[in-house]
Amino acid sequence: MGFIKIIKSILGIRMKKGRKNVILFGPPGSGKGTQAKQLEKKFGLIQVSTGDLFRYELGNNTPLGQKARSYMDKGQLVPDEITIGMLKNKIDQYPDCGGFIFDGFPRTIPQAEALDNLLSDGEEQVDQLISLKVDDDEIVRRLLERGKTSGRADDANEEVIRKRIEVYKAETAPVYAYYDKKSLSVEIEGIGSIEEINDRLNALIDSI
Ligand code: B4P
Repeated sequence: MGFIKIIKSILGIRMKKGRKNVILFGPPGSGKGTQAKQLEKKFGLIQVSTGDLFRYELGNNTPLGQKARSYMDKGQLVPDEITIGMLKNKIDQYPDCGGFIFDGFPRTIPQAEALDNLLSDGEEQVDQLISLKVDDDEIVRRLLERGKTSGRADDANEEVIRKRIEVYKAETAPVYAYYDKKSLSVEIEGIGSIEEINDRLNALIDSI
């Protein structure tokens, strides 16, 4: 460890590189992916969607994709060790970007701890977690609608969608409390037009 790093670690000083790191949070179908794409353009951030990364691997029938498929198709989470390794590879590709929008990650407490460790290695941190609030019936409606065209097995039937909601409540919702203890969590209404929700997000991210 270099001299400066030792001093900083003794004093507990964290130097940020001025990047914005935002977690877009919420149940499946709450609009994380939809909004992340718009925020990416507006703020020059890189969207990191673990769902999209898995679907890319799946589409190319890679060994990682084959492993992920068995979990995704049933509405379960892909195991942490697979997901965390894949996320690390992705963020390592962008050492000079303006920051990240994490969409669909972290989904468990171990993933949140891994993300914090990864960012703190680069003397960074999560700046804000923004949760989109959408009720179960609206989620089912949106995902069944998307399922008509997406070709996604996990959107195709209501039972799998309800399972995803259940997994969210049991395994993912605690991540909100984890960041709330650090005063970093905020919840906004996720029902309304895509533009309205985008305006709410823009205002929040502008203020970071
Ligand atoms: P994800 O790909 O993350 O996606 P998602 O749950 O479908 O949700 P998202 O909130 O992004 O919805 P979207 O904007 O598309 O996960 C899929 C699976 O991958 C998981 O179940 C899991 O197996 C695996 N996985 C992913 N990440 C993982 C991790 N970290 N750990 C372990 N496993 C992981 O919106 C949905 C629909 O609503 C769209 O059709 C959209 O057009 C519509 N919509 C959006 N906003 C709307 C609005 N305001 N009004 C009306 N409709 C709206």
